[in-house]
Order: sequence, then C-alpha cells, then structure tokens
Amino acid sequence: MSYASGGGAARAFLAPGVWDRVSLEPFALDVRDRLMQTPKTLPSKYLYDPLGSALFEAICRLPWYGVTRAEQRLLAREAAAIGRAADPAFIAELGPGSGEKLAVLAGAISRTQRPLHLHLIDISTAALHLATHTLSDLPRTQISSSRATYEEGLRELAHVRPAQGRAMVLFLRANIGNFDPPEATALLRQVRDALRPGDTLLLGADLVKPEPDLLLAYDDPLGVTSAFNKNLLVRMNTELGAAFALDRFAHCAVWDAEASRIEMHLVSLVEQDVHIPGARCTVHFDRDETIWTESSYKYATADIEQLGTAAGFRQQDQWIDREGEFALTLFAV
Ligand code: AVI
Repeated sequence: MSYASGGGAARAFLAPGVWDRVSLEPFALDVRDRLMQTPKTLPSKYLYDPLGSALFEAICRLPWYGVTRAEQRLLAREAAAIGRAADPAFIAELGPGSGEKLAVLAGAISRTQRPLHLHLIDISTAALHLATHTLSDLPRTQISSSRATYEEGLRELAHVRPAQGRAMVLFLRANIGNFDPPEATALLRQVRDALRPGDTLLLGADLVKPEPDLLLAYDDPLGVTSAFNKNLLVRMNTELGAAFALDRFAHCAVWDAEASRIEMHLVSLVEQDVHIPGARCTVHFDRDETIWTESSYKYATADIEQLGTAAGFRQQDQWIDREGEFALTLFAV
C-alpha cells in the first residue's frame, strides 16, 4: 500500500523534515500535526467521508437530535415570509446537502415572485448532483453549481449572479456552530464581502437548550453519534494504515457552558501507542487522553445578532422554532 505521492528527485533539494510535509496528503498532514500536539485535535470536516456522511444522515433522523427537524419545520412554516422579506432573484446556498431545504424555500418564492436563479456551492460533486436533481422540478428556476470551497464559491458570486435583483446567501443546518467564534465571524465577513446593498444572508443556528437534552443529542442511546465519531479512527485505519483498536477508545460528549459549546471527543481507555504509517508517525496516548473531534456552538438569540453585526450585517428578521429551539435569522447588507 502506498501512502505518499511525489518523486524522490525533489527530496535531495529540500531541508530535512520538509520532504515529509510536502509529500503527505492534507488528511495525513493534519493527523500528524494535530495528534502530535496537546491537546490532540482533528478538524471536524474529516468526519464526513461517505460512511461518516451516511451516519450523519442517520443522526438527523434520531429522536434525540432535533436540529434538522426544527429547521425543516421553520422553513415549511415561514418560507413565504422569508421570500417576502428578502425578495431575491438569486439564491446561493453554501453546502446545500440534498437540496431539500432550498427546494422548500425556492418553491414558496417561485410561486409568488419572478423567475429565480439558484446556485449551489459545495466541495462534493456527489452533493451537487443530488441537490441539482432535487431542485430540477421547480418551475421558472435556473440552477447552477460550483464545486468549490465556501471561500472560492463566494469569490465567484459576482460573476454568477444576474446583473439585476437581490441576492440571498443561505447558510443553514446549524453548520455555523461547527466554526469557532473567530472563524465564524471570518466566514460571515466573506459572505458580507461577496454581497451588495439590498442582499441578504439567511443563517440557521441552533439555540442553547438544557444540558441533558444536548448530551442526549450528541451521545444518543442508539450509539449512532458514537459510530459517527469513531469512524474517524476507521478512516485513519483504512486511509493511513493506522492501527487504532476501536474498543480502546470511547465516544464522549461534554457541554462547556462558558464557551456555549458541545465538544465531541474520542477518549483513550488505556495508555497506548498507535502507529500511523500513512502520516509517518506513532502517537502516544495517556489513559483518558482525548482527541477533540468537533465543537458545536449553541447560541442565545443575542449572540446571533452579535455574530452578524461583527461581520458587517444588520439583523432584519428572525424566526424561531420553540419546539426545537432553533433560529433562522435574516441579515441584510
Ligand atoms: C453538521 N453539524 C451542524 C452537526 C452539529 O450538530 O454540530 C454535526 C453533528 N455532530 C454530532 N451530531 C451532529
């Protein structure tokens, strides 16, 4: 099995240690850099390989995880009001998933307003295909997509949007919660910079709720979230040839009230060394040492307004689902 790419000729011209860095793929580099540090962390984006994405879909159906249902309820109830408030001719969604939420919103808008242009931005070709298919039946609607990071996709917006009419960017599914506060502000600032006066951002954010409810949502009795988290170990085993024994780690969710975030960790149940050939390292774990794999920030409504304001927006409207404690907030430029 080969874990690295690149030719040996370049090796001679690079300072010691540099070759290791340039020849490793991003996942291997992150694994090596982040697991050799204290605390050990891994970026949550690596949770979403095909198996991880399927497990996340399953999480969204769990009775204890209400985020997806709350957002669906709000969109179904308020789509027409959101359309009236934003009055868009163009909607771009960052990470459209299967496209079902954009379909609800665009369906309500295209019934009452002029033709719509929908634009999908995602790094996954499979997601773009699925969302494009979901949206293909909407009347008087043009669909385009960009296989790109959010940053790249936002930079392209000025060239993609029609010359006339307002644009609305959607950032739904509580995805903002997986960004640390400075990263969240930086991302919303990029959205703001891609927009013009009159344009809007519709942001979905999960609200703070009682700790027992949060812990059940992120450590469910069926063990689906545990499998979602432990799949990172499976990924390191299959993609990097690592030797993680799954029964030597446990999934753990903790609520940090001060930071207002749920943290997911993988806890080492024993002291152990794990060899990861594809990342060219061996990682030592003390007993009870953890890999911090995800943060999921929960907001008070005032925090959401502050987040948008810090990025240069003005809060125009907010819709709240009280059953699931979830907010959709419309920010205007
Ligand atoms: C994708 N994201 C908003 C989910 C969340 O709630 O933070 C990911 C997730 N992690 C565990 N359960 C769900």
